[in-house]
Amino acid sequence: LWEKCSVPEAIDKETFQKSFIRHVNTTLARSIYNVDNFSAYQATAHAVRDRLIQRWNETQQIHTERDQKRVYYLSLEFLLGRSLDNALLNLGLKDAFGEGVKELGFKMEDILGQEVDAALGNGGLGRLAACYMDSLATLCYPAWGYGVRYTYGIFQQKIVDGYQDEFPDYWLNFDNPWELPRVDIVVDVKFGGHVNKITEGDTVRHEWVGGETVQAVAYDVPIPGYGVKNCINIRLWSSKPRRKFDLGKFNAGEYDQAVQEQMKAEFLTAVLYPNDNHMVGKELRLKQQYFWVAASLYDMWVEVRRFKKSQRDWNEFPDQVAIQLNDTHPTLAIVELQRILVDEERLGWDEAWEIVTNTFAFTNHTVLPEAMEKWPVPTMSQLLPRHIQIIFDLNLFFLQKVEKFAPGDRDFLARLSIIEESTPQYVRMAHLAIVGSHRVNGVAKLHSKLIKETIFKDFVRFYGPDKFENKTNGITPRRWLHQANPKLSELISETLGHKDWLKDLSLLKKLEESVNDKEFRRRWIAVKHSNKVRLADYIRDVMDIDVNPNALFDVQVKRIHEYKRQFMNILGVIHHYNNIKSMSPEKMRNVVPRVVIFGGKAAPGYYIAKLVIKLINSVASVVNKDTNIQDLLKVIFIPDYNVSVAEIIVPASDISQHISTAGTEASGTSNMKFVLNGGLILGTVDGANIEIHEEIGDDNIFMFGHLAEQVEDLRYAHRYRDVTMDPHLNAVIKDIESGSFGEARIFAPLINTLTFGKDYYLISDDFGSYLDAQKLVEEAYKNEKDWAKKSILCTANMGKFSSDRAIKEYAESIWGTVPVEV
Ligand code: 26V
Repeated sequence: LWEKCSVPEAIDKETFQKSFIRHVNTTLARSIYNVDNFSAYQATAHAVRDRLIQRWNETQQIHTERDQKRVYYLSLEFLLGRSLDNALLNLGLKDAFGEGVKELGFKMEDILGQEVDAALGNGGLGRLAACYMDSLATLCYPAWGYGVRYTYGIFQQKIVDGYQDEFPDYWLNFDNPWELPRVDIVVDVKFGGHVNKITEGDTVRHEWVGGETVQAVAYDVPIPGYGVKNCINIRLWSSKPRRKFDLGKFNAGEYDQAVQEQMKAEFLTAVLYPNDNHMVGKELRLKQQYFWVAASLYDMWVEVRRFKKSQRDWNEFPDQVAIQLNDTHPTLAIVELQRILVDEERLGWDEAWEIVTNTFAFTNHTVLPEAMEKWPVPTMSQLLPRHIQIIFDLNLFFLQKVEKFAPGDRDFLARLSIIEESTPQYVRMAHLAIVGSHRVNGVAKLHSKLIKETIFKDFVRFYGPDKFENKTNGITPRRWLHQANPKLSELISETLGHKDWLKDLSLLKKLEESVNDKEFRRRWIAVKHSNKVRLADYIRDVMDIDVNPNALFDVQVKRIHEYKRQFMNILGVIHHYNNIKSMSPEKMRNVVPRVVIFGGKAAPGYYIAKLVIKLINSVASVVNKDTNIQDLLKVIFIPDYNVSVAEIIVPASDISQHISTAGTEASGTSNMKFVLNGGLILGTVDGANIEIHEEIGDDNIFMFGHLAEQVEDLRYAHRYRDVTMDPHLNAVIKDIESGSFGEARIFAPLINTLTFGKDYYLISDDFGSYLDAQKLVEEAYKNEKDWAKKSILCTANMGKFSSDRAIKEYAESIWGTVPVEV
């Protein structure tokens, strides 16, 4: 009976319509006369979800049967965005379902527009995790993601009087069809308490007792592969109290205290910390980290016990399990596994440590000093008394080895130590992650080189270079071309005669052969134009501003941060504006009309970044209403930049800016998205820009600015010598200070970063070459034919930057996992 009833549902139009109507009637409890776009979205989502669950089940079954090595990707952030369109495309249902909803009186586009983003991440790091899950599913690796189910994702940004204002992102307000609550999968996680030392003969063991317990409840998010049956899982943990409320207190009339414990426990996973590339030492954040790590390891343990039953030796554990640490946020997992093996499984310390280090691998995503995670020892001792003991023991044994390696070199010892010897002491999470992993990797060639030469230099000396690798980031072409840019995807498939490129992006290379085909170029340009119209419509809808889709669209969208230099961009805009204003009407005719588009969130506590937003909006309000410049320039700050907004912006860009101070942007991944969509880039010699340049060639990219190896000297010069400022920059600053863009005093702290702040991000050093590069962009854009060729060659040469390539590299050289196809 079971087999008879569990036949997978067909994916044709009629079956879909039946399923849609059934969900309207039963899941939503509505009549078919009472279905708005949102209900239609819900019904469609549930119809898709049914099919996802079937695949999910089959995949998990196969993985259990085959018993191959698994990889667990631990990430505090998964920036998934919307799921419906992605699931329809990956499952191959879009056409049938699109027809189906049309006949029912809906437009697929309207339905898709109803979904709210799953915004459980800040920026690049979280979106990378999402792209990697897509590739793991598509390539059929037995993989799981583990994360946190935040009640509030990254805040919503509104612009009020030019300033950023933050609002809570209550994304779970309505039912979320993309998660499966597993109310039966509950893990107790403990905090606080104390450690008993128990001596049994000549062995000593430790017992962690007392403290408070919070429960972790599992919510599973199915991630379907493209063009395969495989569907993998991200398990997100949500906190809840062990007891609902204190009946004793309730009966004693202390009603507010009766629910306090409950509220405190639920608060643990309430909110995503909104900092990107900046460490904040909040105790709640550390609690989140341990909560998530402990629940995830316990969950893996269920698998491990299955492993133990099969009577294999413990030291085979790393042959069964690989755990990838997405930055240092899950580093406590290293300590937790050592604790389980030693305290609970009673393995010897060294044997346990061998297993631990062979299991973990660590990815570093930043070299910025302010982003390095470190936690005060007193805080950790209080929350995790046994873990801090283990950390000190690990450090002791580690430093003994270091001492043997470099006898008497106390500075070397102090630099390598997991503990920073300040008052109070701190635990350096990156050091712990390196010591506890068998591999450490950076995320682009330059970044991986820099970590070996700077922040992890001493570790390279101690371990030798082989422990350190590069894994250049990648993006999924399914979401970032096929889904976001359907017209270009269609043109490419038609030209190549297949869709295989979606699973092997290097096949795009063949597009090069069409670069001299005039008709192909015409269609290529037409697609770009229609994407620009789509963005112009969006800008009109949300901002009530008209922009000209024939203008050059010049885009910078990413988190607002000083190192990313949105400030330099807007200073350049002011320069350009003043330039146009000084022109005669004849000269103006030579200027390419330009729409400069910004987007991105600033961390709520990041004062300078928020001032940059204010400056951009102040410049916009002056420029956009200046009728003397004949619409040659518009400045737009698109509010609330997120994944689904990116899907509209990326395909519409002519030129995008990736202009971080050399050596500061670990990789960048939006650069890859823009180029894949035939947008050119203007960039510094930094992060993945360098490798994109290598792949697409000199003629198709605009690079400028000082090199990473010059940065130290330049900063030194700013600190100790009188540096004369670039004259163009000087003029722009004078203009701001004269009040051209509103009250000058507002912007004084921002301008001070260039003067009193010693221009740490070297804007004055790069400003001249930046303006020169912008001039080259403008000249190149005037030649439509050549620009189209560049655009095509960009897309054609982006094969390397598929997340499929990246994941294969991880699987082959770090995890040792092989695909298992359903
Ligand atoms: C994240 C967080 C999250 C909230 C609390 C405090 C905190 C502190 C540090 C970090 C690390 C963020 C590092 C990061 O996002 N790096 C970005 O990673 C991308 C994917 O590898 C890469 O493309 C970007 O260049 C890099 O900035």
